Amino acid sequence: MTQKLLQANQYIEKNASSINQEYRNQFHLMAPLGWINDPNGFVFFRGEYHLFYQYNPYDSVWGPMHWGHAKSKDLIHWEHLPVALAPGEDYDKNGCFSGSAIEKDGKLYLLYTGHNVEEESTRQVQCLAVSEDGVNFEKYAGNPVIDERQLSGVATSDDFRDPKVFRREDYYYTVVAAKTADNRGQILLFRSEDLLEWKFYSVLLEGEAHQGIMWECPDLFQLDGEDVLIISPIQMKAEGLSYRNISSAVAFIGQMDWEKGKFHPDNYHEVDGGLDFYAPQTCENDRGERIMVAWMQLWERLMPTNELGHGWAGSMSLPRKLAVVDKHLIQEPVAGLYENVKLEEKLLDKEIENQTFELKNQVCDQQYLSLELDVSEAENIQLEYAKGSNTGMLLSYDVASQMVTVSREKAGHVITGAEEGGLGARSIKVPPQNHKLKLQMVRDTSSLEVFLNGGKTMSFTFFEKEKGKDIALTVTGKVKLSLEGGEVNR
Ligand code: DQQ
Repeated sequence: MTQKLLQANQYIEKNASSINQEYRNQFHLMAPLGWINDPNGFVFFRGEYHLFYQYNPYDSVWGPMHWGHAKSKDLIHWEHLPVALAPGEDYDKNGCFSGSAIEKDGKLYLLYTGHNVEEESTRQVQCLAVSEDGVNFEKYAGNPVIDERQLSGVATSDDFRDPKVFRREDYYYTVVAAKTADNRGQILLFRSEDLLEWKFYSVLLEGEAHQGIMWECPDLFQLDGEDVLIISPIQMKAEGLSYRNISSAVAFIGQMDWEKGKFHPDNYHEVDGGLDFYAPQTCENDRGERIMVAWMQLWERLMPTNELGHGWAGSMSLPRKLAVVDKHLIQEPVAGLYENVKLEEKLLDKEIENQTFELKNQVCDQQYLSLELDVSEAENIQLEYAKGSNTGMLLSYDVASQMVTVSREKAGHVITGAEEGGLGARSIKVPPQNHKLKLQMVRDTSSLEVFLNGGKTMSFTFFEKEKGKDIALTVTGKVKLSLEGGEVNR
């Protein structure tokens, strides 16, 4: 282990027990202490999921990026492993930025961005590290493996990062984020026979001016007969209800022309309609399922746990299983969630008409709830979750406009961000199916992820000042409600 890695691991061991646990999630992956951002190197290796993450162990704000590391069998219970990468070589001196993992000849390879702050600019290059055991990684002596040599005439190395590596037929490929001279997102494709020698292949896709000033963290895969390109654009312009966060996660669905290395999108849309979801990355498991996980946060947000001096900030989202239906990416919680909940039926076809119906003391910190609402005779539904005296997360459904709105405005610490006018709530359109609105709610201490009809999701963090224990449903018109749920095993 290098000196820098040793230092990071020793620091974690010495200090992890001193952080404040109040808002810690229990079945979402978090770092032992310090700051966490993008998921990296998500891979199914030797029968387990490995998930790495952008990590500053030394502070609860972004800083010199290391790669934290954990593994899991069910994506619910996580085992922390030693920090995998620390910055410090002449090609990654200011950070080991985001990247991905792939197995080759039984070994685990990480392809990541070496971030270097030079006198007048930054220099970002792609680097390899390899592990025999999936725990201890050694940086490749020939690093960097992709840099200005392969880039010449296409893009510059100022913004050139986040390689996502995959195998297709006889080659390895990686997509890498770059940008055009006029500040539009650009995804580049490189090809290799052995992961060591790389050649520029193509400009895969370029963004339009309204689609953000830089695209980060690309991911390219095939699913349900479609090609899917996921990107995270910085400052994508709002369009109606979509892309309202300062930066977004976007899925393009279309076809790859592998001859020319071009992606032809038929459709694109925001991946998650909540306030906290960025830089998603996917992996394929041994059942051929495509699983996605994201950083459940966004840039330029006030982080309550940092402000309060709790010694940590950030969490991964719940991993979700993906499918593509009608050119849309749809998401459901991974099987591991259901395996770890003992479902109890709480209500069956309960009629609620022009009243507020309360379920007292039904909320816990690690909770899964599934609601089915027949809305055929309803006008408006307001669901207060984790309700205390004048606090709680508010989920509402307006039947005429088919609009689901989730607000954290009354749910504890105020979270400000760079969004114009502030942003405490988001709305998405969700048509009922057979007159029914289905909601699955996944709550871990300081997060709420909502899975809706048709596979749409809304992810939020919230930091309560007072523990809300109740659920209240206020109905205008009439609904029939079935509700089941249970505590999630940690
Ligand atoms: N975070 C990393 C970059 C990436 C950005 C740095 C996205 O590699 O582009 O921590 O959140």
